[in-house]
Amino acid sequence: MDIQRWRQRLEELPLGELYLYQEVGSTNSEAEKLVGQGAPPFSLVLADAQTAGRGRQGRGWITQPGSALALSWILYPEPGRIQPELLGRLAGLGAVAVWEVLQEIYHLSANIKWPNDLLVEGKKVAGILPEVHWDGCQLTDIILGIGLNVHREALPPDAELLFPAATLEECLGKRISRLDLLIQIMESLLKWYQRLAEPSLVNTWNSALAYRDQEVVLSAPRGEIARGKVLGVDEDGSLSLRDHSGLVQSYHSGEIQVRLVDRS
Ligand code: BT5
Repeated sequence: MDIQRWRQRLEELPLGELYLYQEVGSTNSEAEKLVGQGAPPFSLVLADAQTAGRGRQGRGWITQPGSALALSWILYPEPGRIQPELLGRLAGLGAVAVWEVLQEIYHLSANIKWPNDLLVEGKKVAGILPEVHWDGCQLTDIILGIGLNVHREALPPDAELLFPAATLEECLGKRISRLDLLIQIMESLLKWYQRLAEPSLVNTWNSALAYRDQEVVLSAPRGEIARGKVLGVDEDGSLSLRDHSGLVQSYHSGEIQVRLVDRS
């Protein structure tokens, strides 16, 4: 990654400070440190490679050098946008912003696997990790982490995966510029951030939702917690399911995994 060139392009966007690295442990962890040092709102932490990239629930995220995007966007409380009632929408903000770029600019047929995965052809190309920090009951900041597999070399070894993965290069059949893609994603994030409180965010999330009307299993680390037909995402970002007895229930993301019921 040519840090100077990337910085020049990013400086054209209304972001806070730009923190660009060749390699870090995790951009989310780095962002957390930078928040402690007073990083301004909308600052971007970006790394060419991560040695300890993080997923949810202590899982890892692999970012191979020169082939992927790994970024963390720093947000602070703002009435009408970043406020406690809207926190359930943050994974949707990241997912919808990336989804729209994949659909509209790259004409890829993508889906959002609730709460935080982007799928193309049923394989995971990106993951979102929103981390919310509190001081007692006061919301202090949010770090919105996004990892995206761009070039073929970004593909992690099968043994590291719980779910099939893919890269944009494989899905598109050609190589694209990571820097152009980054700029497009940041523009999309800035746009959808403005709409965080609006119905359009959840509507778009729903229109992109994977497994709609299909039977899924929700599981947490302690095992299966529900199974039913996917009805959609609610206003607060939770997933609504109808079980076999007709009961409709909503589930907050937390530690939940969604899996399609195998009918074969
Ligand atoms: C996620 O977690 O999907 C959220 C990933 C967020 C990564 C970004 S990169 C920038 C920022 N800084 C960080 O440290 N993290 C964020 P989860 O749903 O828990 O999925 C994790 C699982 O995805 C792993 O257990 C693997 O099975 C799989 N995985 C790991 N690396 C992958 C990759 N590059 N592509 C596809 N799947 C991957």
